[in-house]
Amino acid sequence: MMLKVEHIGIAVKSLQESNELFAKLFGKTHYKVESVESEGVSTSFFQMGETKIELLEATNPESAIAKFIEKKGEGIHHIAYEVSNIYEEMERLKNEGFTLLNAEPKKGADNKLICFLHPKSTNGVLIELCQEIK
Ligand code: CMX
Repeated sequence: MMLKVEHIGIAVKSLQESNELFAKLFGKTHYKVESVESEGVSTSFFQMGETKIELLEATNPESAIAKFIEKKGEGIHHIAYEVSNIYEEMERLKNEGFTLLNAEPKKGADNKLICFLHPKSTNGVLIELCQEIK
């Protein structure tokens, strides 16, 4: 079951500059910075009520974030939904005809198991499923 929008991911060129920009915008600072080597990203998180804003900077030119910025520029990169059981939700969405970008959940930032859906199967929006690792 999908529970809520867990976070919105925003691709940025400079995490440091965007941390300052968003801190001014929100009137508070990020609560963590975390690198996810396997995804080629450095991230920071701002808590906004029940939802978070994740800023993502590429750490190598092959990173999905580097390619995204090269093609589209900085901006909203993905919407992440918290799910109660990521294995069940992946199975359900696969059976509904959505294209899963990974066959098994993988470890993402902020202590989460994650899975992405291809934007071509979701009206051009990159969707992430995430479930907290307990
Ligand atoms: N949102 C919407 N559309 C996107 C997109 C995004 N974030 N990223 C790429 N696209 C579009 C491309 O522009 C392209 O569109 P057109 O065919 O109209 O030109 C289309 O998707 C497919 O592009 P592609 O060439 O097949 O694939 P890419 O190499 O651009 O990769 C994607 C796209 C989504 C498959 C890849 O970025 C991916 O696997 N993403 C999941 C992993 C990820 O994003 N990791 C970084 C975040 C990690 C984290 O949150 O911790």
